[in-house]
Amino acid sequence: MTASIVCGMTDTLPPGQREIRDFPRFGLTPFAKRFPRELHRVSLRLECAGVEPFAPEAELAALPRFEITRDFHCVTTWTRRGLTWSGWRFRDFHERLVAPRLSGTTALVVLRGQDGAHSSLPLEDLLAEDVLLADRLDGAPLTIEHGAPLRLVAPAHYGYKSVKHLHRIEYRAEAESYRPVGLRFMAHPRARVALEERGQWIPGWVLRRLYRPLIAPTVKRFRREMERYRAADSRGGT
Ligand SMILES: Nc1nc2c(c(=O)[nH]1)N[C@H]1C(S)=C(S)[C@@H](COP(=O)(O)O)O[C@H]1N2
Ligand SMILES: [Mo]
Repeated sequence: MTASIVCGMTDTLPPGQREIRDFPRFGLTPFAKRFPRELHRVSLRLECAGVEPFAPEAELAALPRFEITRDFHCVTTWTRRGLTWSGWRFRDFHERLVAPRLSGTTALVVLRGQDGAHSSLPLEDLLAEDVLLADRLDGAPLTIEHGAPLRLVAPAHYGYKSVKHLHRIEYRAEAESYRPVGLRFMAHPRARVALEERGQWIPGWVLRRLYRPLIAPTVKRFRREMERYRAADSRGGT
């Protein structure tokens, strides 16, 4: 299944995307040298207005598991095809664990990683059937590179929405209260790949050209910091 998707050259990619063969550790450069503290145990805190913050790990683990195979699209234009993720549907998490406790409306859900990275999506987008809280990739537990111990996977949206090392989820009543990472133009509230919503105000086809030259140096930077981290780790600390 995975192999046939990777080899399926007749499948067209979304606008402005190009296939790459490997799957690099990637992100905004400030996060290249930040690593999660908790790698093996899912630790999640849920915050909603009017609800006592709670840790839903045990309840999450009891939800039905789900698997998807999807292409992964970074806003800088690389696409890695046919990744198989498994975990729990955000929709099940929401409907079974959050909705019964929730009062009032939700304008926005903020997702935060242990490295300080964060993103937001409208709740409706997170309820799509292929949005997962994933703890496995291609049949193995998530590696540090790809978001251990838990990450969001929202394949219809650019990669910056799929927060790695997820440890906090906030339901917010007002969208204005959220300040995205990076520069304002870089963060589209929805970032749908099919509509090329790469950022705000600047058209997607312009951002393609700005971003594409950043891929190679970013991949290198993230790889170098990963090697440093592993070297320090094998010496027993930093
Ligand atoms: N916590 C965290 N999540 C993150 C990032 C990050 O730097 N830190 N980078 C984002 C970006 S821009 C992309 S393209 C994907 C890359 O996922 P990967 O590193 O598994 O390839 O993760 C996204 N989620
Ligand atoms: Mo990205």
